[in-house]
Amino acid sequence: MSFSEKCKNAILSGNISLAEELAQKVLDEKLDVNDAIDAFSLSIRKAGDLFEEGEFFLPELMRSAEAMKAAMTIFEPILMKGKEDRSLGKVVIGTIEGDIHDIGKTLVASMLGAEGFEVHDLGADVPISTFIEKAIEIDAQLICISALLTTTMDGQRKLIEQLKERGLRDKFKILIGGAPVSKNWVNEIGADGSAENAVSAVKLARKLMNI
Ligand code: B12
Repeated sequence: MSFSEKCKNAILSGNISLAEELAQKVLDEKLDVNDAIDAFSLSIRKAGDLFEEGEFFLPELMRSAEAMKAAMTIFEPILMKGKEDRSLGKVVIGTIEGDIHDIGKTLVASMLGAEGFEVHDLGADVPISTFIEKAIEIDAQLICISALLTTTMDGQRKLIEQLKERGLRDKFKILIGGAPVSKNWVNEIGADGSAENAVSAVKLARKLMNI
């Protein structure tokens, strides 16, 4: 069985210890962490598809998510390692209010941190005002807003609107992301960009900061 198939089995069966074992194997055998994250990400999305098709119910989706998080926790120190001694800029990141999905957001935060950004991760279900106050407080250059639900992505628009109302829009670059986010949505709400995964998010963050 290939590594991706093993990941899929671990995530779809919600087997936390197997997911951890596979992630640890990647580190022990010095395999490519990004490839492994891709394999796990495909697997958790498959769990989402099964949920949508009615094959999975919420408890099963939750168990799959627990297994996914357990694997990502093992990768976190590796993702954070390296370049933390320099700061490319200050970033505020979080998942917007009403939305508890945090796996993708945490990956983006870890990779931005590894790249050398100073990352302030506000967690999930974060009120719009908290994003704005934190960004002002730390004098951030970049605000990253994650939303995984079609119902919560409107929070990304509202956050930008509130910045405009307060005359603060030009003070920050704004990156948005999450599965339902499209280029059209970026244009519609006037964000500075979006990225489909953590690696592209880092590239785009660098570009926006002219690094
Ligand atoms: C895992 C999961 C859960 C877990 C979340 C656990 C956790 N701690 O995060 C649990 C089981 C708790 C859950 C709950 C729910 N979920 Co859910 N969930 C998922 C699932 C299967 C995977 C999400 C995920 O972790 N993907 C893996 C990561 C690595 O990918 P990612 O999140 O997309 O992130 C990447 C990119 O998007 C990007 N990115 C992400 N954020 C950002 C931010 C920036 C700034 C940038 C640049 C890039 C970026 O980079 C990331 C890394 O590569 C998705 C299915 C899917 N296709 O997305 C459904 C999904 C999002 N969930 C869904 C639903 C409906 C729910 C519930 C409402 C279910 C319910 N009835 O209660 C609740 C939501 C409760 C709430 N208020 O938030 C629907 C949403 C449908 C819709 N159109 O809105 C989906 C699409 C499933 C489906 N197909 O029906 N869920």
